[in-house]
Amino acid sequence: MRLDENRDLAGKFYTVMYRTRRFEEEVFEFYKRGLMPGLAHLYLGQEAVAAGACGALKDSDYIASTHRGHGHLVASGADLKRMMAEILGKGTGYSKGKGGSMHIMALDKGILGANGIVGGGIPIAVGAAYASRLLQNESVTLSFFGDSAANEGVFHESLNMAAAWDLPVVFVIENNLYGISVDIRKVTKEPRLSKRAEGYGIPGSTIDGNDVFAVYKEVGLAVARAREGKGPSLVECLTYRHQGHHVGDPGVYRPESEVAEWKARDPLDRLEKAGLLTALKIKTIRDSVDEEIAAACSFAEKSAYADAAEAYTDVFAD
Ligand SMILES: Cc1ncc(C[n+]2csc(CCOP(=O)(O)OP(=O)(O)O)c2C)c(N)n1
Ligand SMILES: [Mg+2]
Repeated sequence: MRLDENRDLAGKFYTVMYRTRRFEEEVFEFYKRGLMPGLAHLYLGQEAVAAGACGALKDSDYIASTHRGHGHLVASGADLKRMMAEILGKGTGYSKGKGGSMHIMALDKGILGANGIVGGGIPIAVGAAYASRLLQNESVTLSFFGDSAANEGVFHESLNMAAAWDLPVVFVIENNLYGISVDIRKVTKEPRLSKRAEGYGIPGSTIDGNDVFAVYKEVGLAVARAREGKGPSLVECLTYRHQGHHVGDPGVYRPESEVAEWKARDPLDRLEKAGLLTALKIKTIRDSVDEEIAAACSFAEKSAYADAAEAYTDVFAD
């Protein structure tokens, strides 16, 4: 890749990662001010995974997200105003405030939804990929999930079916080493989760998930493979969340030295130091994103809650 192409991409990736970071920081602020109902699982620290992986997709592709899903939406270009309004439970949100942080979705961007059920997005992604096969369209589905979700039975069933039928889906594990307070290394004998791919006869790889270019490249190869009809792949991205499991969790179970070590590998800092962006370019991006985020926050805060008469619309439950 030529240097100017790299610079171009670096600018795009930095914009997406900084937008995600600022978005999440403001969600945290809303929580602390008592303006956000429930909890949110912040994506701070993991920005390079969503930016690189979603950067490898086309507009016609799909994404099945997780409980830690804001970054996937931001990286897919979802409307920040509608996202923030959804998180505050407002009527102007993507789901009129009925989904909130953990069920946020943006169908206009191919986001099939976040999911409060750990591992719940994996079979949804396989279903979407099967639909693409039946419809004979060229869409690929990206399935994001965490290290702990990879220990759910549904992970194995889904990978088996997707592999057997060569479905156009890419499984992306965001291995941030923890499932709530449980260290994945204490509940898994083989720490290299991508090795599981071999058992299903599909390619598996482990990459530095805090290097946005590495994620873009590896997921890009897997997406191209899926689009060519060659079936699924498993990409394990090593990353780390800066905060606790959710906004109310101080995360004290993690050794301070480990947190410091990972913060030193911050994906935004690393891109800033890669020498591809000038200080002026970084400032210009930051200024413009700061304005977007301020507008999204003000829109969300000023928006009204949905009318009570709306309570039973768009709700599917028996
Ligand atoms: C089926 C199911 N089991 C347990 C939970 C409780 N739970 C919520 S998040 C979580 C940990 C998920 O860890 P991981 O998959 O690594 O994702 P991360 O939070 O690290 O992004 C658990 C156990 C749940 N929501 N759903
Ligand atoms: Mg995890």
